[in-house]
Amino acid sequence: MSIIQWYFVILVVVRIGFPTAGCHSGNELAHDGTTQWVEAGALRTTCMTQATELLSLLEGCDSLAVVCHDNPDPDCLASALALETIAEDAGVDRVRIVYGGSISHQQNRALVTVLEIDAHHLSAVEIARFDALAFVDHSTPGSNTEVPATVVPEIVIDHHPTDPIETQFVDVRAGYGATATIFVEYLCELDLEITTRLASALLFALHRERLDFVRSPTEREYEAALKLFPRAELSVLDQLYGSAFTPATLDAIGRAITLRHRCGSSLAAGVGRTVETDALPQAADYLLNLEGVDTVLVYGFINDRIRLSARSIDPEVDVGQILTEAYDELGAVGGHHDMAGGHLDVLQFVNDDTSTIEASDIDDDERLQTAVGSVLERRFFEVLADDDREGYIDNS
Ligand SMILES: [Mn+2]
Repeated sequence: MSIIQWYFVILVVVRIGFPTAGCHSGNELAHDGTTQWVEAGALRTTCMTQATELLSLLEGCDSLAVVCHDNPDPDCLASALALETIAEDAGVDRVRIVYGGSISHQQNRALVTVLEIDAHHLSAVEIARFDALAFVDHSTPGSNTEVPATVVPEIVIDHHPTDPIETQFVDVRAGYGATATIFVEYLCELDLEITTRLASALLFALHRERLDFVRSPTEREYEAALKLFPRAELSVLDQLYGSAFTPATLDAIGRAITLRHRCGSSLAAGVGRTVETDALPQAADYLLNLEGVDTVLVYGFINDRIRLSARSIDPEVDVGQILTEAYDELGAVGGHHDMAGGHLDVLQFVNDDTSTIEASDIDDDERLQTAVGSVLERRFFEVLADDDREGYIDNS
């Protein structure tokens, strides 16, 4: 080779570099061949995965608020804990985990207490004082979060299907069963230590989100669980599962059982007025065990809102879509084909000209349940209705 040819060979090697050990495309979303500056000032090209991209973004932050969606579940809380670990590794000085709504599910409260998750209510934290905001397990400003819709997070990591989001770092993997799965892949790709505490939280999240009910887990949830299993403390999971119901949750589930209405293989039930948001999905899960039932809606009245939680094990039913069709114009609803939820404004039912519901009904718990409940249930059953589904059967 001539000197000039050698020169080009050297130039190419310097520009492209050799493949590195961490340069594996662990997921279909990985970026390849992105050029970055490294400490020594030398130009090196690495295969930059989402994980390394996230790490390098965090390296430029002094403080980070990790925002959990309202009424966070284990998938959200464990993901927040994982992001805190990654941020600490990136040298972020101050990381705060924040959430809206309340942590009312007894297992979720136990998760926070037993694993000492330092989560703060949004009302007690000035998020504007942080360099960066990260949304985990939710993505859209103004939806499913008390953070005002005008605030756009710098980082979004989620598995719920959503419209495209414009911001610095977005990793939304709608094909995944849990946000925790994405974080297990990040932690492995970044070769970070997964402590017993973190492994226990993430494994509990995978179980609660997907594995326990064989609720459409993907292969990735099982792979992630396998990585966590040797590191997790199973007695902690046992403790979390064994945590006790509050009396309010038990009352709400009791009311859902009593007030259930069935239409073919679908069931709808109101829990009346409650303070326990998390009682609704628990009641929905429980009612799904009823013989011959494959789709369930549970609703309850919390302050001026109607909270909804729906489940379906019928592969033909997309319950997220059903809620959207039935209630979209009345509030914020959505979700997956097998799990969905949302909230509606009670006043929408009063302001509607065709409605028989009076403003005074809102203060009457019984009337609220009967009048608003019947409208909610009728809409739900109408959207679900098809030729195969039978008539309205009470308390079957
Ligand atoms: Mn999730």
